[in-house]
Amino acid sequence: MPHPLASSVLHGDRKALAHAITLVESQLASDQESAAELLHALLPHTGNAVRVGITGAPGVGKSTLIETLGCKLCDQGKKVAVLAVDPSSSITGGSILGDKTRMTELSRRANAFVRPSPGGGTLGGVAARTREAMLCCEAAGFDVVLVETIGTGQSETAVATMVDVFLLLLSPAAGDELQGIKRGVMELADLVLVHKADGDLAAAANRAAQQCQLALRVLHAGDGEIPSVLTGSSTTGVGIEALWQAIATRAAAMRADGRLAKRRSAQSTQWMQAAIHDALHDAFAQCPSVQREWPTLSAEVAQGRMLPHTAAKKLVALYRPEA
Ligand SMILES: Nc1nc2c(ncn2[C@@H]2O[C@H](COP(=O)(O)OP(=O)(O)OP(=O)(O)O)[C@@H](O)[C@H]2O)c(=O)[nH]1
Ligand SMILES: [Mg+2]
Repeated sequence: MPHPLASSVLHGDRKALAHAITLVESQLASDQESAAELLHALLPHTGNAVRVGITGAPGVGKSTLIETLGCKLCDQGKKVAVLAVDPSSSITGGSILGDKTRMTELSRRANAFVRPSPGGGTLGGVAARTREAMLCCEAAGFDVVLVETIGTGQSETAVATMVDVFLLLLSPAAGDELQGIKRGVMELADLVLVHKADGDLAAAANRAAQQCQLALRVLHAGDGEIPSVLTGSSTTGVGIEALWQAIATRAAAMRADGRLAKRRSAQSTQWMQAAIHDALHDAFAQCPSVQREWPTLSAEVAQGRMLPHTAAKKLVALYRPEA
C-alpha cells in the first residue's frame, strides 16, 4: 500500500504537497515512519527540477531576487517552489520567509509554492528537512526549486550540499568588502551576482564584478572552472533574464555531460554521512553509562585536570549500543 498522500502529491495537488511537507518536517516520533514511507514512494519521481541555492549577506536582496526571478519563471510557464534553510528561526520564534510580505506577488501565483521555513531543531535537522521538502516539490512536478539561506554560517554549506547551482549575491560595495565574505562561501559559489546594480549603484556594481572575477580567478587557479560573475537588479529587472540563462545553461550542460548525476550522488552520500553522525550522537547521548559519567568527566575537563581528548575517549569507551 503506497502512502495515502503519495498519489495526490504526484498529481501536483498543492494541499497534499503542503501536508506532505508538514509531515516530513514533523519532529514527532509517531510521524517518522509515515514520513519515511511517503518519501520512499516519492523518491522515484524526484530529481527533475533545477535546484538553485541562493546565499549572501543579510539585506543583499535574496528574497527580492527570488520574488523577481520566481515571477519571471512563472510567466514563462514554469512551476517554482521556494524553500529556506533557517537555523535561526528557533531563536527568533518566527521564520523570515514565513513573513511573506517580501514575496507577496510570487506567493499569489498559481504556479508558485512558497513554503515558510521550518523552525527549531539543529541545523542538521532543519537542513535535512528542507532537502526532503525539496524532494516533495520535485515529485509534485515543480521545475525549479529556489532555496534561500537565512542567517549566516553553516546553513550555506548545508544549502550548497542540496543544490545544482549555488548562487552567491554580493552588494555593489563588495569590491571593498570582499575580504569580509568568508573564503569558504566564495569557494562554494558556482555563480556570483553583484546585486542592486541600479541607479547610483550601477557603476560600483560593475567595478565590484570585475574585482570579484579577478579574485575568483586566483581562488580557482588550477582547479578548472571559474564561476561567472554577473550584475543585476531585482528592482529594475535588468540582468535577471541573463542570470536565469546562466543558471539554466549551466544546469543543462551538467546534466548532459554527467556532472549533475555525479554531484547529486556525492551529495546524497554526504547526507547519509551526516545522518549517521546525528544518529550516533543521539544514541551516544542517551546511553545510560555515558550519561552517568558525563558530568564528572566534563567537570574534570572544565577544571583543567583532564584533557578533552582523554575524557572523550573514556566516554566513547563506555558507550554500548542498545541491543
Ligand atoms: N536598489 C536595490 N535595492 C534592492 C534590490 N533588491 C532588494 N533591494 C532592497 O534591499 C533590502 C533587502 O532586501 P531583501 O530581499 O529582504 O534581502 P535579503 O537578502 O533577503 O535579506 P535577509 O533575508 O534579511 O538576509 C530591501 O529593502 C530591498 O528593497 C535591488 O535590486 N536594488
Ligand atoms: Mg530574505
